[in-house]
Amino acid sequence: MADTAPNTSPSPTPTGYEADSRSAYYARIGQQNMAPLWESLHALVPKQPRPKAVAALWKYADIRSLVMQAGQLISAEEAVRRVLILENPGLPGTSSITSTLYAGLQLILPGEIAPAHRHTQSALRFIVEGKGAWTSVNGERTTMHPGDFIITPSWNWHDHGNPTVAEGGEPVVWLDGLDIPLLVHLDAGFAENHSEAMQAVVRPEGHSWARFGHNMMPVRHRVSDPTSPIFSYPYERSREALDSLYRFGELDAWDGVKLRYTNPATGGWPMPTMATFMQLLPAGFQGKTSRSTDATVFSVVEGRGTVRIGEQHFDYQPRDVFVVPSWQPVQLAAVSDAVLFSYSDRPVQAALNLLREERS
Ligand code: 1HN
Repeated sequence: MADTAPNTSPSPTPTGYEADSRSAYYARIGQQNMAPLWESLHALVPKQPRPKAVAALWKYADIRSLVMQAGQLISAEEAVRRVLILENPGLPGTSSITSTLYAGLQLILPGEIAPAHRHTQSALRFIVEGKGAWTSVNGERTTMHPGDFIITPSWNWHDHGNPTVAEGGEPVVWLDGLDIPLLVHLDAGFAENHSEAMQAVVRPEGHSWARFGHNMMPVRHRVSDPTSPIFSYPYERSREALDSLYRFGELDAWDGVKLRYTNPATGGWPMPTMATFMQLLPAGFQGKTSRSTDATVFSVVEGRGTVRIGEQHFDYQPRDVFVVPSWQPVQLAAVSDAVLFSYSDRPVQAALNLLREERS
């Protein structure tokens, strides 16, 4: 904006400033790349979080056919990753589901390969539909089943594939969760493509599970980074744990039976930027209200129920995805036995001593 106010004095006196209207003054300081804090102080330092992200639910029954249509429009090879981004309606144009997290539904058809690459963004996969596709991470393959939670840590080579129809392949859909928006804020994104579509597999499938999946680990293992040495957490095991705990009478009035996924070598989170959870809400469960500063994305595995987020109520069914923004009161209920997977930026908030939770 042009400053049209005459500037005849080389060093304006205080009287000169007073003669300016505020808006002319703002224009004048704007030319020096300055701005008045007093106009934005309240927005910059809110009394409590005021997320732009809003509560939203994607009904799988409404979007499944659109995900499958993508399979006819573009190959996995051409797309590199054939994904429909789940974008928060409050964050248009940002490819974000919360201010720090990304979510998308990825489709891989029989016989396809999503080529090997790596990036500093951490990724998680939560298998929504179909089985038998594989992902390779850092030299080891794992086969996908619905409800499995798979990690692709920062800067690890990863490629995905699916057996042909003749080999028994079927379409597989999973939820991708990445810390993309967080890395955008940090300007810390790097990426590169592998020279081969598929990285070399250097260990047999199940190797990392054998080493770290049994409450044991190799005797001379040294923890060198915060990332979990397990990269696939099978649903069967998570489900069994929730079921046993429920039978043993562990039911939290807010969360039902809720477990967090861990790095077995440290007890910490599987990856440094994203926390993951799985919870069981028995039929008839009516949760109390809680809120936390870590906005959370949920993927429904089993069962039906309702979630209240602020003033909004949503019905959920298997394979639906919903998002709870930061500090919004949330209340979960289940009509039939429900299992929910979820992820958030909790490790980041906890590390920075920013995490707040309230239960009422
Ligand atoms: C990515 O590498 C995958 O490997 C999925 O499956 C989604 C979104 C943005 C950037 C990288 C994958 C992604 C992605």
